[in-house]
Amino acid sequence: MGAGEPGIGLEPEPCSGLRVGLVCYPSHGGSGVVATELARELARRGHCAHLISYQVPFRLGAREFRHNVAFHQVEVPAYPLFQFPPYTLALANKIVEVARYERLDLVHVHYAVPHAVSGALAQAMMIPARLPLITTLHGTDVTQTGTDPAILDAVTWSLGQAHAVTAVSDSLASAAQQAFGLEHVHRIYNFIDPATMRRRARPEARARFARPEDAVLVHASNFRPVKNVCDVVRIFAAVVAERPAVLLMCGDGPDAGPAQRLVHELGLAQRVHFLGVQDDVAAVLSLGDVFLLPSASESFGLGALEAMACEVPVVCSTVGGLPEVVAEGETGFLAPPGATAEMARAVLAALEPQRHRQLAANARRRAVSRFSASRIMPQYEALYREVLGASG
Ligand code: GMT
Repeated sequence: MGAGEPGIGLEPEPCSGLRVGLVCYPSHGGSGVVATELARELARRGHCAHLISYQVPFRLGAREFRHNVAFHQVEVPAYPLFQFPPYTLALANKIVEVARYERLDLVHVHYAVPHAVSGALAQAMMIPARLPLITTLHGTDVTQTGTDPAILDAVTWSLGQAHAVTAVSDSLASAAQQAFGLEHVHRIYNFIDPATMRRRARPEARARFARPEDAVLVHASNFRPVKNVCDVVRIFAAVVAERPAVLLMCGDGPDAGPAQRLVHELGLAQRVHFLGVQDDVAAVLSLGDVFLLPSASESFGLGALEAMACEVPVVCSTVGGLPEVVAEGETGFLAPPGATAEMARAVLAALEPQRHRQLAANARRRAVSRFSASRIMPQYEALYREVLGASG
């Protein structure tokens, strides 16, 4: 079954399952990570995943290219007249090209802006062939970008063209229903692969950053303003005033500079290590004792889930989907955004040895039991088959 003309694409191995196009951002944001992990898990389950973006998603390793995971690069025309490259059009064009020649059964776009519009345009371009479309909302495409009055009508229209819309938490699903007037938004949580997202003993690596008596606090994000990265530094300053500790800052983005300036102002440069962007996030999390995520808004908090999977208790904000991921007092502690003193107290409580052992074990157990690929993937596969059945 497939859309358009007979496929001429080169498939490394016969595809026994569905042929799924996955559109995402390749950058170090959570939505691109989710789309890439979804491609990997679909391939493991006998489907053929075709990732479509302007560059190879950073979490996609070369090995997947051989096992039913292909990457298709969007080429955007340049012209002196164009102040803004026509990416939405070029992406729609690429989706149609891949749908026709790889005989896609459906397209699943991640992050509504502008992917939902490109998907809807591609769907219309394929007529009379059918190209079922699923859109997954990830966070700021609901709370910030997608609801900007400058594009709200276009995004709302495109979501109405999708055969199904999903969101990564109950909190985001209800926010999306309200923001876009959608009748139904499926909630399908983000997930981890427990086999790769797990704590690895790395004493020699930890010794490079921390003395034996130091607690290791970790933050990982795209360092955008919504992450409140300077609050991570403030929480650390309050903790290190009470006990020996170091802070690992993993990632990069617009607020890395302000955070580094604050570290120097507070005289903490010897205790805070900015690691930049790291592809092997489990290797960094495996050094940590507590993960900090004091965001102003967070639809899910994939970093918090990855930390939990690596046996790292989480201290985070009581916002968005984080209370659905982090269980208060069981796998970490939550406090209102900005409450850095309260969060610092929570970190100190979580570091008490017996309490820490309990929180760490609970964190791994919750991550695996509720958010592992084996539990979440069947939900995506069921939705695909439901959409394919409905689209006739
Ligand atoms: O919304 C963003 O900041 C972009 C997006 C991304 O691509 O990084 O992050 C969102 O999607 C992640 C994956 O579903 C979620 O884990 C993040 O919580 C969410 N970010 C926000 O809601 C701020």
